[in-house]
Amino acid sequence: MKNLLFTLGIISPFTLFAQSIFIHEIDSDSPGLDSADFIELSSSTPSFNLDGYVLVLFNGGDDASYASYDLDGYSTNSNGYFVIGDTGVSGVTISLLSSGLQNGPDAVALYQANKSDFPADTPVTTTNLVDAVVYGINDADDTGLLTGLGETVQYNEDEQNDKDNHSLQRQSDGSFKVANPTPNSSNFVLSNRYSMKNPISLFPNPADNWIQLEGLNTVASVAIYAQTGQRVLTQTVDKTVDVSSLLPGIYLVEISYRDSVTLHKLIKK
Ligand SMILES: [Ca+2]
Ligand SMILES: [Ca+2]
Ligand SMILES: [Ca+2]
Ligand SMILES: [Ca+2]
Repeated sequence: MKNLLFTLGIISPFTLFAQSIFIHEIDSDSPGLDSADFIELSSSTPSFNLDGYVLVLFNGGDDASYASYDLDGYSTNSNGYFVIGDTGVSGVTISLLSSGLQNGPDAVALYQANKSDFPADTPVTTTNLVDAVVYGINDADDTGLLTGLGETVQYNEDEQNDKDNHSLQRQSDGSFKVANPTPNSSNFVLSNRYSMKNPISLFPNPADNWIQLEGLNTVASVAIYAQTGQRVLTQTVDKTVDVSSLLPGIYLVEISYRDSVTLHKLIKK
């Protein structure tokens, strides 16, 4: 079983990461007055230029747009993330308009197009569509959104009965699962468990000759993969990973710790 899970964790990231820019995480329902909602994009390369892209929010009520965000002039950060969300959410670059991020059944879609192509109440379309996610909170599937965006699955932010404290996070197989929100940082890998309270982080990143794993209480197994999918390094560590043998570039670091596996992007200088 361990091998199977491990294999799933290894092979699939590259199918997903093969897409240059995609919707990586959605938190549509946050505690209190929904003032910590966000959408996280992720790119397969750092500082990906977002010129020519527009993010469009669709309302399941009429299957038409209720907001759009022009991404011209922006790029993902050095870790490949870009966050559009409520002020105060970690890493927010564009603040959500007063229309916010509706709680579903609704959709978020990324197009290679202009904001002017999506005035309010533009019907869902797959023309120039790059990526789309249909989501809800225990809602029946919205077939108008799903068929209109070429999707087959509507994801439930309340899947584990904790919509306030969970977001929808893209997994290596392209699906979404729920866990504690990770705006502007790696998603949890949830193939083999539901959530982890104390996330592990890498430091420094970009790295020179070593990285430190923050958040460990005991040893962890670390495997590092090149973007080709080739495993280039494995170590069992209690804190520090020697990465001096890696060539400069982007890698995926898979950390197996207790009963969980997390996947992190690493930039080697
Ligand atoms: Ca909301
Ligand atoms: Ca939530
Ligand atoms: Ca609908
Ligand atoms: Ca994240």
